[in-house]
Amino acid sequence: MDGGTNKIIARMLNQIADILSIDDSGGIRFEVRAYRRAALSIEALDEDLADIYKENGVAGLMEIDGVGAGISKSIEEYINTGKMRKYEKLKRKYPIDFDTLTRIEGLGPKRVALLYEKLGVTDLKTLKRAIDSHRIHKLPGFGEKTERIIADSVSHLESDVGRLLLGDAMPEAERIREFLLKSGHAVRVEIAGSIRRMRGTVGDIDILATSKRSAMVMKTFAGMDGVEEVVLSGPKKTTVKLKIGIHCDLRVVEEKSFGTALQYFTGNKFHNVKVRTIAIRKGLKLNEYGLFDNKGRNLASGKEEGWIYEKLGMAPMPPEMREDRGEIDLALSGKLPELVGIHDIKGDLHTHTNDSDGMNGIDEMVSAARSAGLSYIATTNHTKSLRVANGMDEKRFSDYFRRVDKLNEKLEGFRILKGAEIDILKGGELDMDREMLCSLDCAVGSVHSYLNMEGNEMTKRIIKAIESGTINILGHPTGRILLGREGYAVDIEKIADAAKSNNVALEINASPERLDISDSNIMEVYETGVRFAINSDAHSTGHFKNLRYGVGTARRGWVEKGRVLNTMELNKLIKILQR
Ligand code: DGT
Ligand code: CA
Ligand code: CA
Ligand code: ZN
Repeated sequence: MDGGTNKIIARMLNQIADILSIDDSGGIRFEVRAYRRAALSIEALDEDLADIYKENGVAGLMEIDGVGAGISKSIEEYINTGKMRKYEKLKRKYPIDFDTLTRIEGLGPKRVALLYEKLGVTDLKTLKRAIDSHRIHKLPGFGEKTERIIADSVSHLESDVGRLLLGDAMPEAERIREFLLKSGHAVRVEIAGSIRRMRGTVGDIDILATSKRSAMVMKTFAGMDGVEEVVLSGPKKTTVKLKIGIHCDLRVVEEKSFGTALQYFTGNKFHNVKVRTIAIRKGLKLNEYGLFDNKGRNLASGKEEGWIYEKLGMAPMPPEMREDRGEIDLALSGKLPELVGIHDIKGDLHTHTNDSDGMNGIDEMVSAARSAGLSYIATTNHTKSLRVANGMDEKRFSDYFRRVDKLNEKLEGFRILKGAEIDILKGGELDMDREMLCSLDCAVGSVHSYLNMEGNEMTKRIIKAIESGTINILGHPTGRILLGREGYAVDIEKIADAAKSNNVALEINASPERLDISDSNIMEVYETGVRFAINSDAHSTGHFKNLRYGVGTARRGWVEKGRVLNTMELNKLIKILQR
């Protein structure tokens, strides 16, 4: 499991790529790509780089996909000294928070560098100053519209300040949980809060434990890997600041209170208030310590969380639904839906290979998918217009599909569907020759260009692609990037209506920075009856593990199994994909 080093190094490599890409000479482009690929590969790695290096040295590092001699030397240097000279040197030239600034709409590394050189912008604060003084639009290549887009994007980003992607927080929370269990001082350890509810971004990590030696657990927790500083320490609660950038609360509770404490600290707050009101109506009092009757007896002593809901007249409530969006009334009337689960997912209908911008070959993607328990994938590389992603033209697709056919012949109990992620062009046309498009087993249509189009126009563009009758899935329908840009201002219900009538599924893209469409979008469109496809959009073998975040998002939107395309067995699916 990733102990934080991988994240830090991947971020450094990405920043090196950012800075190198400012200087656009042809020779550099190759180097930029090498750093990006290495960063992508390291982010998806299960093992900690420091462990790999400890066991097998530089040779071990070089076995990682996309990590060559130069980069592995730099990683070695960082592991041994805590510094990377190449990074330090480039950062001296551009002392800029690229990580944050390049997440702002309309800003790539080059524009960020120009803002630095002309206006001294280095971070969000100095960027805001430049916006307030209305100086940006005068820079070459900027203009009024760009300045406004930047300003909007900054205020959007600010509402997320201090939050982290679920995809970053979850593995860290799981690492901590396992560490505490292994320490032998804790009996039960569970992750609570927004992570347990699978919210796309989280403010902090909440962990709940029981122990006979509370002080020892707290000490172990405060001293573990990944802690930057101890913020607060007490016998019941310890808060630390983690190196990944957020706080983590550990609460140790008595064994007999564990069920009620887990219910309380899972939240969310508004859900809890409603549950407590129901308890009051029944003459009971619910808090984190128990469920008490009017004589002060704890009825929930030693009971699990599910028991509490049942006692109050509800079916046990999936954590993902606890957002006070009507779930309590539903539970009281016995109508909680049966949500799709990770084990229902039979295949993945949006994946990439190194034939376009992925890290791995199709054979490696197939083995990884099989290990993830899947029985089919659609291979969906980018089409020709998307040059930055090494998009493929029809000829390259034909050659590639011949290789896929050969591989399929050899496979038993697994099937590769021949597909593509076809760009939806500016006017709604699809970026592939119609004959080839119709011959695909699975066609994902996605928008990757002209993202700032006005909402009505974007809605029309997308509906035109849906009504072409040639695509099966609308990829990442709103284009949102968590902690980054908002989705396009489309009319998602209109899009869902069109999708339903044309037998097109809406994707729930499981990539942690997308989770697109969102849980609230899902709720908005659910009544149209449209189908969904929960896809990883894997760009490397490590990305299949992200499917769980897509499933979490679906569950937050109350999606039932029958609505999800890729819960189907292959034979049934193939019939539905025909067009
Ligand atoms: P986050 O951390 O912003 O992503 O969201 P949460 O939901 O994890 O919120 P957090 O960490 O402040 O608190 C964890 C849970 O503890 C929360 O979901 C419900 C419970 N909780 C915290 N403060 C209160 C409160 O004042 N009243 C009630 N009823 N519950 C609370
Ligand atoms: Ca929290
Ligand atoms: Ca908390
Ligand atoms: Zn894709």
